[in-house]
Amino acid sequence: MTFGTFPAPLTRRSFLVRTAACAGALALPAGRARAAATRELTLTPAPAKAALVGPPYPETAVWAYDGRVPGPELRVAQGDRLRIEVDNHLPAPTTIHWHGLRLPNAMDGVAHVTQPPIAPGERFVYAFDAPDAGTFWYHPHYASAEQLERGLSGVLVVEEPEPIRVDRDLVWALDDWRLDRDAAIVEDFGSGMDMSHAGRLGNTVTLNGRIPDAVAVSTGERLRLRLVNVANARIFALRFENHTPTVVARDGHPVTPHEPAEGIVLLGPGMRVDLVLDCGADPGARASVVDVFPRDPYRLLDLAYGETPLRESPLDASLVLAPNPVPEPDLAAAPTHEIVFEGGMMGGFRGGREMMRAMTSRGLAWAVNGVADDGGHTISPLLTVESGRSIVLDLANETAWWHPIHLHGHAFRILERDGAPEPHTPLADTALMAPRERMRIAFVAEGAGDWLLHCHVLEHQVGGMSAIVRVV
Ligand SMILES: [Cu+2]
Repeated sequence: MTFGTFPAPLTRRSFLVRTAACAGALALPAGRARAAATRELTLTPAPAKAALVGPPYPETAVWAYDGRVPGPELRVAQGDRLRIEVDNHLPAPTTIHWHGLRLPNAMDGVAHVTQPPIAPGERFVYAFDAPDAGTFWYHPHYASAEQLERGLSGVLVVEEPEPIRVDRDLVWALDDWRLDRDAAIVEDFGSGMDMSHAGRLGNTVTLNGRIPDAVAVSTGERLRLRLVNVANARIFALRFENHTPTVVARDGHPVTPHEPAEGIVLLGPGMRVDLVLDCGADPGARASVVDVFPRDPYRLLDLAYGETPLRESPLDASLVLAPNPVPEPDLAAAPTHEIVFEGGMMGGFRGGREMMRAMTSRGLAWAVNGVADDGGHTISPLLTVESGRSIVLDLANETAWWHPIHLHGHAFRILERDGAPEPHTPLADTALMAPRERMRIAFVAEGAGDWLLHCHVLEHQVGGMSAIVRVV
C-alpha cells in the first residue's frame, strides 16, 4: 500500500472556529475561575466538496458539517453547558454522538438506542454539560461506516481552566480515505471483505482534511498536539524522528507525563492522544513523522524548521494537567464480567461451525459473548448494572485482528493487559486491543440508560461487534 499516488499540497488549512462566546473564554487568563456559561452552537451536516488531494485532482464530493472536513473545531471551557442545534441537510437520516463525553444517555446520539434518527430536513437539539476537559470529537451514530467515511466528523476541545503552557495548541485530525483515480470516494461502504478483515483501509491519509506535507515549527517552540484518529479502520503508530514527544493526556484525560513506549504513539480509530512536542532541532532542519504500524511504513509529514529560533532553550514549564472529576472505581467491591469478542477471518466462534453458518447467513462476522448485533441494536443488554456501582470488565479478544473497544458515556481505567499492569493506568473511552489480547478495565456506572460497548473499526461494528451495557 502506498500513499504516493497523489501529489501533496504544501499548505495545510486548520479549521478553527470560535464562536463569539468561545473567543471570550479563550481570552481569559489562565488560572482565573470563570462562571460556567451556555454555548449556543449549530451544526449543519450537508453534502459538500473538499479539496482532500489538491490540484490537479478535482475536489472530492463529501458529506460535511458546515461544509468543512473535518467539521468545525468546537472549543468550549470545562464546565460549560453546550446547546447544539443540528440541522440535517443530508439526503439521509443522521445523529451526532459526542465521543468521550460523560453526558445524559438521551444526549449520546445513538440512533435507535438513545434517540430516533434525525430525518432529512429535521432538527435536533443536543444539550449537555462538559464536565471533563480534554480532546473529544463528534460524529454520526447512524450508518456510521458510511457517514464517517463520507467525511462527517469534527473535534471538540474542552479547555482546562489552567492549561499547560505551550506556544501553540494544534489539533491533528487524522483520517484515511479510499479514493479512486479521480479523487472520488469509492462507495463500497461496509463490504463483506472489509467487515471480516481489518475494516475499510484507504489509500489516502489526511491531516485536518488535506494530504499533509510540512508543518512549520520554530526551534525552541513547544507544541501541544491533539491527535484524533477519525478514520474508520486505520491504526496509526507515529514515530517522531529525532524528537521525543511527551504524552500528557489520553482520550482527553490527563496522565502522568511520559514518553510513549518505544517512542511510538499508537492511535486506534476513535482514540485521542495529547502530546507535548518540544521542537529542539536546529533552524532549517526537517524531521519526519512516520507511521510505522506494521504495513508499509510511510511518511505522514515533515516538521519543517524556520530559520529563526523562537527561544534559545526549551520552555521550562510543568506538563501536568489537573485530573478530571471522573469517579474512581472501587476495585474491592467491583464484580468482574468476562466479555469475549470473537469472529472474523482466521478467527472462529466458540459456538463452532453452526454459529459461523448462522452468522454468515445474516451477513455478520463478529460476536460479543456469542451475540451479534445486526445494526438495529435490538439485542438484549450484555449486562445490567446499577448506577454508582463499580464494575470490572475482563475483555478477551479471541480474534486475529486489532479492535479499538469504545464504551459510551464513561471513562474507564485500563488496569492490565495479559495479566501485566498497564503503565500509568490511564483513563480512556476507547482502548486498542491487539489480536488475542486480554485487557481488564474498570469504571463506575453512571447515568441510567443503554450505553454502547463496541469496536470502533466501524466495519466491525456493522458486522456485529457491538453490545449494550444497561445502567439502571
Ligand atoms: Cu474491531
